Amino acid sequence: MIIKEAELAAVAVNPEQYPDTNKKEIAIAGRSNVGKSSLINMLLNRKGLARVSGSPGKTRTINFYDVNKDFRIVDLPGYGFAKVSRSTIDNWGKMIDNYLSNRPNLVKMIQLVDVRHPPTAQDIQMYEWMRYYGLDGLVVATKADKVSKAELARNLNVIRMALGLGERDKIIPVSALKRTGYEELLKALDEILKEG
Ligand SMILES: Nc1nc2c(ncn2[C@@H]2O[C@H](COP(=O)(O)OP(=O)(O)OP(=O)(O)O)[C@@H](O)[C@H]2O)c(=O)[nH]1
Ligand SMILES: [Mg+2]
Repeated sequence: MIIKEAELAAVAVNPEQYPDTNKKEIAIAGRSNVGKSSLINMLLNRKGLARVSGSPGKTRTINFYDVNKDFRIVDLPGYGFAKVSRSTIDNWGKMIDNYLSNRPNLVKMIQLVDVRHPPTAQDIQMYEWMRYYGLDGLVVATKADKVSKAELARNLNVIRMALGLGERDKIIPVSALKRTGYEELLKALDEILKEG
């Protein structure tokens, strides 16, 4: 697959704001600040398309990106931010639950975890959620440029174990900064779209 075109299709809080269901969707989940928006920009080859920021919790909406007028990448709001109120966390849960349970064209999710750290309790919970909906099987380890080769191998194993990944599940190390892991990720998306 070659990504030729990408554009923001919708920004949503409520299901009424979702775009129509005529395109397959692949959603990206992960802790706030893990690098979801950066990954989307790398993947779609558009520097400022998804907003990246230094302040965690920036993406508070569900952002839908149309790719090649053919499928969608969906940027979910991050979890695990420390400085927000209880009601913000409840809203987050409702938003995610609404989306996951009401989206027939959602074919897969990508769980992002920071390669430097073991998955958090919330990462594990999110992945369980995906498993429940049958959308698990692809994990991306972000910020791969921040660890040595030896650490990378070791940490990928820790992540595999913590999330309970099976032999057929994929974990792809990626660096949005160095643009590594791009080809492998595209290939994984290709396979998902073919089978999904
Ligand atoms: N070194 C390095 N930094 C990265 C990488 N990816 C993202 N970052 C940095 O991590 C920070 C958070 O990145 P975002 O892409 O905004 O993270 P996010 O998951 O979208 O965050 P929220 O929208 O708050 O949920 C930014 O300062 C990025 O520049 C990477 O591959 N390598
Ligand atoms: Mg973001």
